[in-house]
Amino acid sequence: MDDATRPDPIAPDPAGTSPSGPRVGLIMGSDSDWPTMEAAAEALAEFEVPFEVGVVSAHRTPQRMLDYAAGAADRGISVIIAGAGGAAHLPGMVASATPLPVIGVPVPLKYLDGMDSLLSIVQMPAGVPVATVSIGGARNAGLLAVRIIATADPVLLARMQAFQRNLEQMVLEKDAALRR
Ligand code: RP5
Repeated sequence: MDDATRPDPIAPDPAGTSPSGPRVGLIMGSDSDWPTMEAAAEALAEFEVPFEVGVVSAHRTPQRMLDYAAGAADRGISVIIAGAGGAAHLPGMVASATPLPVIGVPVPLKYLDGMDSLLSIVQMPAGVPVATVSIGGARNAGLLAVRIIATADPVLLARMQAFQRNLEQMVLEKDAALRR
């Protein structure tokens, strides 16, 4: 991955949308996850939700992962999106060390089509929830984070409702184009 596409380690608000601090922590186990995880960043930027992006590895930087998870709430983060591939322990381990909602994104790697990532993330023990999206479903992770924050933000809620009306309109237009 070249420097232009590589995410900075915990770079605040790469979209430049934040007048205050980031509300979503978007982390991933490796910079090689960024091509998948970028869709979450795009969704957050579309809704003007401030976020931070960084690489936090459960296996290669375990202490950094625990520090990140333990400190996120105090820094004003409301939701953590964590993506990882293969033996994808990052979302679950982060969930064990923070009271915040964690959304896990199974990143598909070269082998096993992401099934390994999915199963590593989705089968959490009782008491430690991770909201797992589909394999490669980073955009939905971003949209789910928006919805969670929108529960306490009427402006954001109205934006999400407009987004949903737009989705409906797109389907109706496709139907009209195909209908015989
Ligand atoms: C996981 O290992 C990462 O989330 C990534 O999906 C995978 C491979 O990492 P790299 O070897 O590409 O750094 O922890």
